[in-house]
Parts: sequence; structure tokens; C-alpha cells
Amino acid sequence: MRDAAPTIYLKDYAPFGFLVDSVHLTFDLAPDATRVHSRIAFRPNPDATDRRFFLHGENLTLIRAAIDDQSVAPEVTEQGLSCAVPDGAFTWEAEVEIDPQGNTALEGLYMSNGMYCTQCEAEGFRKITYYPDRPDVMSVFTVQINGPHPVLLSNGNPVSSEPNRAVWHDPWPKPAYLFALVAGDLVARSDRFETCSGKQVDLNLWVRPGDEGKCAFGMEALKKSMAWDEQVYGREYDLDVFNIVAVDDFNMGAMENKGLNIFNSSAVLASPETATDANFERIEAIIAHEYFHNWTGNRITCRDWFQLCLKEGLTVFRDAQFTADMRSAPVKRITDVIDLRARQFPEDQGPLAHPVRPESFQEINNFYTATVYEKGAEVIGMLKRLVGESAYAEALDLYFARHDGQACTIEDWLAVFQDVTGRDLGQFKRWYSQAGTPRLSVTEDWRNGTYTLTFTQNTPPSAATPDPQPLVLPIDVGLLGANGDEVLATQTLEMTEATQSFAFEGLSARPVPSILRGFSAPVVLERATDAAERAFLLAHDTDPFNRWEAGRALARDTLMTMATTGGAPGADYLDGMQAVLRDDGLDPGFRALMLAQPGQSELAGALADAGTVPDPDAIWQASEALKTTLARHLQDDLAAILAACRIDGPYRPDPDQTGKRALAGAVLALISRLDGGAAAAAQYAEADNMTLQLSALACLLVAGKGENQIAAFYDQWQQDRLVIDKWFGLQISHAEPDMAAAVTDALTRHADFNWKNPNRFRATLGALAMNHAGFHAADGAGYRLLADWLIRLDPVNPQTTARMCSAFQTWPRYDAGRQALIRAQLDRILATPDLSRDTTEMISRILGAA
Ligand code: B3K
Ligand code: ZN
Repeated sequence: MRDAAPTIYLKDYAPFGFLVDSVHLTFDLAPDATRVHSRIAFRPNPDATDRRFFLHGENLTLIRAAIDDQSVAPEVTEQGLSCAVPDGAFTWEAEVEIDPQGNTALEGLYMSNGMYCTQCEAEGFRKITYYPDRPDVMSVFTVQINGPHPVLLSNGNPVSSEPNRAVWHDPWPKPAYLFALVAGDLVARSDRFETCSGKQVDLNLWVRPGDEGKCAFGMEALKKSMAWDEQVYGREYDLDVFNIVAVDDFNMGAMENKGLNIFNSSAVLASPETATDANFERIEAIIAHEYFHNWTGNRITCRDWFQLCLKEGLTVFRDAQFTADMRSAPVKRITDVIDLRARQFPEDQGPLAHPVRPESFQEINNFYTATVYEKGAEVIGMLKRLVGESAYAEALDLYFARHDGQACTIEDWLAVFQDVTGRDLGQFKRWYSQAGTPRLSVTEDWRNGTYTLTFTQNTPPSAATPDPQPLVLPIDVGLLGANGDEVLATQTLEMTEATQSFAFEGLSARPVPSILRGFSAPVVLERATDAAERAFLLAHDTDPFNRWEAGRALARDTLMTMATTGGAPGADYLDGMQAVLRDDGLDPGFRALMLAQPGQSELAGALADAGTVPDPDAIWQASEALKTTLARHLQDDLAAILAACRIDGPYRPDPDQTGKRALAGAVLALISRLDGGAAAAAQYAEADNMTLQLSALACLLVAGKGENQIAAFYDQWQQDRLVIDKWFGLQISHAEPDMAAAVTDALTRHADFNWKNPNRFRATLGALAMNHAGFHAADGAGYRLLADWLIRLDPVNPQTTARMCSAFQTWPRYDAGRQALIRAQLDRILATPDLSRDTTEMISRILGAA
């Protein structure tokens, strides 16, 4: 373990002492000795008091430096350099040497399959040259790239291009984290977009030769995103070209560099044969997300990294709106809530809890979290619900008009809403500063035609927020009559107190409440409800989210009982599911979501919440038993539904076909529990697209019958990295609990286990961490194996290592034996010599020691 890294605090923010008027960079590319020449025009910042000239720089070899053409000898440390500078404006010049080939951390300038590419957010530009690498320093960049590569790209518009040399100019001032460079042997799929003001934009999706056939969908998604942002937010694209590049080695999904988005190839490349419906949906959402950053993130950026949710929460919210418009809004909302509960709730309720706007960090890369992104988006959704559609639109217009070209804060963001609506958002702002998931309990009263709901909110205290205060909660409520008719359409109740009552008068009979419709606030709703009422809402709720929620709650209650005291599922659940399955007036995609069970980790969390120590094996067994019971209960319906979901005609990843295939997949999984995998084997043999092939293979693995198909699948796809990632992942996610670590271990010995590739590492070790009962096997083999690999990966790629440490974040909920096993692994990781700052911070926080 290394010495504790310094902690950076939001309260210490101070502007940089200088403004940057222009940046000129020249790159002479060479794999292990790239030269970067920079010429930067500085002038004193009138808003700053501290005039020390410090430029960030890491892993750089300084060749020479000059100020106003005079050589200088700066004081250089591992973090950067300091230098005496003139009182007025001056030009800084430096030449540094860097080693892209040796850069395995995939941050800064690095190489992937012979291609040069960059990743600078959050603080990677300092690995390229000396610079004030902070988002509030914005400048205009001109970049010359010299190298023997057919394609040489950077941000902005092309200025000139000749063999072995290209010059790019980006007219929009930007922080260094949005800088990008790509050089390599690439081919483009090209298209055009005409903006609302009639400007022609050249669009290119750059890929390695051989991947051209996987670009069509991404390109369509880009054009749809560009049109949507004009129609819904009035945002027009602002350069002559928009380039996207697919890269195989990438730490995250994608990056919104100005005019030159860089994508993990898994987040952009797709063909029907190689990508599933879920892959297509994810690609559409990520393309939209990165494109939308052009305004929310790039034109208006963050003052400092504590404000990350300013761009990420808003952009996630925008991409969710886009997907809801392109596809099914209820399906999108339900899948987002499933994801929030799976990833954000455990974070917010465990040792990694932090506010949407954190107040301190050691390594900012550790704060690209579900809380900043997804809870950050929920906060914007609540704000919109509270102020209404038209005030939201007006506030956004004001935000763009007032802050274009600036680096902003959450205060700036809230101020536009206050100015437009006249509302005081002081209390609402607590959503940005308080960690923890609020619990919302409800009691009800019925007398003399008045129905009263009394809510109590309570956010459990945490290390991050020891003394939580009441939040503003928008609670959407509707009331149903005994026959299922809606007696009160959805109303948004605005709760501001710790306890607050809302009365509904003039009712002729006691209604059935539908509370928290659309999941209007990211809380845990605690309400004593019997199975009969849940079944009633499952059958009748007019709000699709709450209809799904009722079925989900029935499944969760059933599984919790089965996993603790045993017993069998009741008729409310089984008959309720049958009615949903048979209701062909319901969207197949929605029916598929209804049939899915809560995840085992979610159940473990729910049990822990209820004061029971979760037993991963018992949860797994309950979950298996419920699936089999459900399959038997529905068996007379399954074949007919499968037939009704059959698609004739060419594959299209559209909402209609996607929904049908999702329902067919859920039904096939149930059939496989009854026929030993026969139907799945037939589907596998016939499948002409990856969705059908993979869902059949998963069913075969569950049935213990997939051996031949696993071998055949490998032979068929061994040349396709993205498909082979699926092959690794599927075998691990469907391994039985006592085999999961062994299966993973065996796969890490496979010749194709390129552990330095983040996609392959995640497909393998990430799948182990997601196999709940397998990872938490009582002998600790899962914990040990993951820790072994994290220790191995850390010196190579700290970012990916640190992210995967969160697999351990739920440790306090398990039994003493498992806790001791996990702690031993956490201690072992932390004791590793020279452990990265990223991983040190994560493990220390998980242990509650930071
Ligand atoms: N802004 C990037 C994420 C950068 C992560 C840095 N560790 C992708 C996105 O949110 O769009
Ligand atoms: Zn983003």
C-alpha cells in the first residue's frame, strides 16, 4: 500500500491564475517515443488571486521549454511543473516525449491494435503534455498530426490533409479533457446530416478494415439523435464534421470529445448476426448520450469535477427521454429502475455512498458512478416533474442562452429554474448534497368519504451524510376503485416535511392507492401491502410502471419467503403472471419484463433491509424453484405465445421485433425447464441472429445441455472479439454456484483470455461478480479469484481495476463467515505494494477506512 493520496475538496475551489487564449499542438507519432510540441498563449486571469504558474504533467519526459521564445528551466515533479512567468500575457512552449505503446492504463495517448487513440477525461491530458488540466480552463485548439497513417483525426474541422500530415482546428473553446486524437489504418462508413438551419454535416464512423458491415445501425442512431436534439431541445450541431471512432481497448463505453467521439467497439459495432437486441438498444442510447454531450458537457461544461453530475445527470436524463421517444416509454422507465436498484441503490446504501455532487475525492475516476449518473438523472426527472413540462423547457433554453461557452456549477443550473419559476430550490438542492436512499413509509386513513395518505420520509444516516434532512419528494399518486376504474388520475404530491398528510375528499368508497407512479422519486417505498392488493394492482393499475411494480413486489415477497422459511409461491403471483402473459393487448416487451424475476443480489439487499442475513444459496434455490414452478403453471400457454412471437421476414432491431424476441426469450427459458432444452436446441440450430442464438445457448447451459453448442459457438465466432466476449461471459453467468469460480478460473487459462483488454476482463471476472450465488460461494473461491485478478490488473490498468472493486461493496450485508472471507481479500489487495491511487481509495472506502 502506498502513502495516502491527497484529498481534494469542493470547498477549496479557486480559479486558475491564467486564461488560455489558444493552444497549438504538434504530434510526431512514434509508438514508444511520440513527440508533442505545444505552443500555448496565456494571460493573467483577472478573476484569480493566485498567480503561481503550475502545469499538470505525468509520465512526460520534458525535452525543452520556453517562454516567449526564451528557454526556461521549470521545476519538474511527478505531478507537473512550476515556472516563473512574466506579469502580462506570454507564450509557453514545450516539447515532451511520451510512450503510447507502453501506456496500458488506456488514459492519455495510447495504442490499441496498432491504432493511436486518446482518453483524456477526467485528468488524462496531463499524460500528453504539460497543461492546466482542469475543466474550467477552456481554449481554442489547433492540432497538427504527423505520422505515416492513412487516417489522422482530431477535434473540430479539418484544415488541411496531405500524406503523413493533417491539421485540425476546433473553433469552440473547450477544456483539455475533450481533446482527442486518432491515427491509424481505418475505414469509414460515411453519411450526411442537414441541420435545422440547412448546414451540411459530414458524418463518419471509423472502424478497422473488416468491421464496415457493423456500422449501419450506429450511423442511423447518430442521425436520429441529431434530429431529436434539434426538435426537443432546439440544439443544432456546430461543426462541419462529426467523427466517431471504434476502439477495441477502452475503459468505458464511450467518450464525447468535441467532434471526435471515441467509442468502445462494443458500444457502437453491431450486425444482426453478431449483436443482440440488447446490444442494439445500448448502442442507440450511448450514441445519443455522447452526441447530446455536445451541448450538455461540451458547449456548457463543468467548473470542476465535483460538478460532474451537471453534465452526466443531465445527459443521462436526455438520453433516457430520447430512448423513451424512439421506443416504449414504459419499458424504458422500468428497465432504468431495474438498473437503478441493481447498481445505484447498493452504492447509496453501502460504504461507497456519496452525494450526487461529492464533496471530496482522491481519484476522480472513482466517481463516475451510478450515483452521479443515474441518481443525477433521477434528480433532474424530479425537478422536471415539480416545475412541469413548459417551465422545464423554458429553464433549459435559459441555461443554454446564459451559459454557452462557460464552465458551470450546480448552483448555475438551479438558478435558471429559480429564475424561470420563482421557486426557492434551497431544499431541493439537498438532493445534490445528501447521500443515501430515502425510505418512504405510508399509512392510510379512510373516513366520511375522505381518504388520507400520510407519508414519512427517512434517509438512513451514513458516513457521507451523518445527519440527513427532509428532501423534496414528488410523489405521483393515482386512486383506483374496486372495479379497477381510476377514480383519481395521477397527481404529483409535493412532500417537503419529514411527515406529511395528503387528503382526497368526496370519494364514494375506499379506493386502492397506486403510489409512486412512474417511480417519481428514487426512494424505497415501505408500505405494508398484502398479496391481494398487489394482485389487484397487477391486474388493474392504469400506470404501467406501477402495474409492473406490483408484479415485481409479488415476486420479491414470494422469493423472500421461499428463501427464508421455505414454502411455495401463491396463486396471486402465479395466476397474475398467467393473466399478464395471456393479455395480448399488452406490449410483448412489457410482458417480458413482467415475467422476469428480481435479481438475486436485489433479493439479498431486500432481505438485509428486512433485518435478515441473506443466504446466497437459499436465494439461488428459491429463484430456481420459482422459475420451475412458474413454468409448470404456465405450461399450457407457452407454446402458443412462442408461436405468436415468431417473426417472419428480416431481422430488425426495432421496438416491435425487440419486444417480441424478448417475450419469446422469456418463454423459451420457461419451456427449457420443462423439456430439458429440446426447444432451445432447435432454436439454436435455426437461429440466424445473435439474439436467438444467444438466448437459446443460455437456456441450454441452464439445462446442463450446452456442451456441443458452446464448442460450436466458439468455432463459429473465434475471429470476432465482441462475440467471444459473450462466449466467456455466458458460461460464467450461467454456471451453477459451486462451479462458478472453477469455470471462471478455467476460462482465464483460455488462449483468448486477453486480460489486458477491459472488455474481456469484464466479460470474465465481471460475470463472476454478477453471478450472485457463485461469487458468494461459502468457500470464498469467488472472492479469492477476483482479488487475484484485481491485484494482477492494478499495475496495468488502475481504472478498470478500481471500478471492479465495487463487486465487494455489499460485504456488510452477509454473514460473519463471508464477511471475514471478503475482508481478508480486501486487506490482501490493500497490502499490495505500489497499489494504485484508484484502487487504494476504493478498497479503503469499502472497508470504511477512508
Ligand atoms: N464522459 C465519459 C466518461 C469518462 C470517464 C472517465 N473515467 C463518458 C460519458 O459519460 O459520456
Ligand atoms: Zn456522459
